[in-house]
Amino acid sequence: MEKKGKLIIVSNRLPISVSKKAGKISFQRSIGGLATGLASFYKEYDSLWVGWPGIAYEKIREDFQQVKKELKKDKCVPVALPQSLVEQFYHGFCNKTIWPLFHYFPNYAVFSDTLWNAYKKGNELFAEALEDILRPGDTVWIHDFHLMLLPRLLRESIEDLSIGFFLHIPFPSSEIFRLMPWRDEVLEGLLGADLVGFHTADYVGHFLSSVRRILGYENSFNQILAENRMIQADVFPMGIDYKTFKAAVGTDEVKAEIERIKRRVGDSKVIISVDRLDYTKGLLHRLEAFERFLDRYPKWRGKVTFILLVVPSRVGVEQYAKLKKNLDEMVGRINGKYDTIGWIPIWYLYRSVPQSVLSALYAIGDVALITPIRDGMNLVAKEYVASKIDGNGVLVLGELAGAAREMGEAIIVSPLDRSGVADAIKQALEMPSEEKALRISAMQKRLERYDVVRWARDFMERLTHTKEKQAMFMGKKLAGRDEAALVKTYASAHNRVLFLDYDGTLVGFRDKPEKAMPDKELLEILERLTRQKATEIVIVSGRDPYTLQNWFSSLKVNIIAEHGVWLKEIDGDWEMIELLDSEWKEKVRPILELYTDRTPGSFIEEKEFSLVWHYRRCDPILATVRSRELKDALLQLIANLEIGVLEGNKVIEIKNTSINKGRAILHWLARKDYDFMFVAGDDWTDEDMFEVLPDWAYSIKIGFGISKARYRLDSPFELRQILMKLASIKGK
Ligand code: GDG
Repeated sequence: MEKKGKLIIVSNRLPISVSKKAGKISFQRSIGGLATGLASFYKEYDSLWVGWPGIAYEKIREDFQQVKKELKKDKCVPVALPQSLVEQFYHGFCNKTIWPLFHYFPNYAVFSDTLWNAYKKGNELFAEALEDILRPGDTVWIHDFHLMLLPRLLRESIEDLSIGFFLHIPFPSSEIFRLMPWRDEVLEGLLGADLVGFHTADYVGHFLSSVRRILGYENSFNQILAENRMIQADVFPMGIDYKTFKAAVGTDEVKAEIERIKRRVGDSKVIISVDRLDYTKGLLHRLEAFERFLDRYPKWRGKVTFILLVVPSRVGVEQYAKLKKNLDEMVGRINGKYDTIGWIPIWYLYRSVPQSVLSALYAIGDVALITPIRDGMNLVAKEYVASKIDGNGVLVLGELAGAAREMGEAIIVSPLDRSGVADAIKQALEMPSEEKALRISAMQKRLERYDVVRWARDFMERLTHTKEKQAMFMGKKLAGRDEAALVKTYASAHNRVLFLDYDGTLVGFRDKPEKAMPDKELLEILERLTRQKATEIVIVSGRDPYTLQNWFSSLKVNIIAEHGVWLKEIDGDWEMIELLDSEWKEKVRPILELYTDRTPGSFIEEKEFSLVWHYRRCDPILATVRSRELKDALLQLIANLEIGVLEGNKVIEIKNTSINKGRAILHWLARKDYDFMFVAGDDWTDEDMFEVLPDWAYSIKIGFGISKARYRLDSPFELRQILMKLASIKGK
């Protein structure tokens, strides 16, 4: 395959951890799924992994060059985090603010400016480390919640990067997310990426609605239209290294482990669960459900052992210490309540185990009981299914784990419903073999197809596709040589015409349409242009004639109003471009009134030949729903009338179909042979003008989105800069 630019993976932790004992540095490789998934790209790209090596900088200051050199052999680059940031950035904002909040535990979340500043600093340190490495044309894939500000920092410092971001934890509902005082910065940070990936469609939905509610950026087809870029959000449910888990079960090492465990549990059935110690994992509720199961179904007492593997984590944090204490007590209590000579209901392991033991546990578990209260994905559920090569196992899975979205053949439970989980345990233990095999093999097929390699590849392909899409959206910027050519052509032309849309083109948008009156600067630019004899200016707007005349009465400009209904030449009166009737209004108005009453903040604007429903100031979610309903209602009503329903920028306009800006400017162009034509507009109503122009004309889309215009400018400000240049040309 063709060699591309560099691929840089960035995650908080490097896949290699550095430690130092008695002055001696050692390196420990973690064999995570992510590393496997990405390994397949190493050949195609010149790749590097950037992250923290897991030890505070102060502890390895003298050895840092050596550490760097060693890690380089594995294509890893360490980010030096000082102890203060390890505390306040990693253990602080990441684990005490984002982690609880994003897992719907707002009461556990600490909101502190000091921690937030450390989070910013941590992200900046990553950005600095990357600035030394990255060059235009490179691809960066940033992982997880520790680095949500990094996409923007990189976007601002290095041009022409492809930036992907993947969130491994849930993205919460906007109602939860907005509790974070720094929500705007976090969203802006993420929107520095080109592609933002999540495990499930729910998380994508929550992200998009947060972006819309908090920053006001709209989206369609998971594409966010921010000020001047398109950002894609999408679903990539992370897979596992399926082949390795499947193969492990057959190895001698794992077989020996299986035998060892079997000797301990005897004939009893085995339920397993594997989690990091965390309040999101639902450990206490799970134990209570197991207790209820033993209460309700006494015949199972003595015949089932629950192997509860809990991996120590975040030791020293208050909530975790408390959870550990409660867990110890609960296990002790339940075991005390039921144990007999020769049978202990819960076999509790508080430690991490080697990979071979983990595989043996998966293989031996008749049931895997995985019931987190929230979990981004949960790979353990997938690993268990992959390890069930004999098909003899049942997965009981909590509905709030991301994995539940893909693993419909599991017994899906509500993790807090103790009775429901107790019954699910019974159902699992008593499930006929054929049913077990069917369910497991259906899940295995999917896991095999969409494994971690495919997941990573899918993400990377989507990132490339997004970059191509952006190029399409962007059009060609009117700058540099093109701009110089425009000015030159203008200067040498004898009959020039400039068709200028008003809102969003000559001025930015305001809350209320009447507030957007022309400012002094704009009037001056237009006035200077009108002094050039060879130039005609035509303002082409959707607004009503009265407002436009009021605003431009001091200038020698021509005006086309209401999208082409009315025309007023300099010093002339208003005249209709084509004859129209407007009786239809009486039928449409009551519907608009109904929707205005039902949608706070919306209002109706009445023009002579059209009615407009404005919803810019409404709650965006409600407005989206209502505007769709309104369109449906109108489309049914107008089926037999000569009118159309058109959607503009936060407006729905109903008007005669024979009117459009394109027809109006054709009418104007028929009067003379122009040798310079210039049209600027920002929305779909202006596309009608772009469409009717000859190829050589200058058509310019202001802002962002697919357009028929030849060129693009980012804002009314940029258009004014060009108009000023044209206005300063001497002579004709
Ligand atoms: C984040 C999200 C999301 C566990 N104990 C031992 C051990 N493990 C391995 C498992 C599994 C991994 O750790 C844990 O999987 P999770 O899915 O919980 O992943 P995390 O990285 O903790 O969390 C989570 C995930 O990212 C991926 O996007 O699914 O929702 O929170 O692979 O096998 N491995 C060994 N010994 C253990 O004792 N060797």
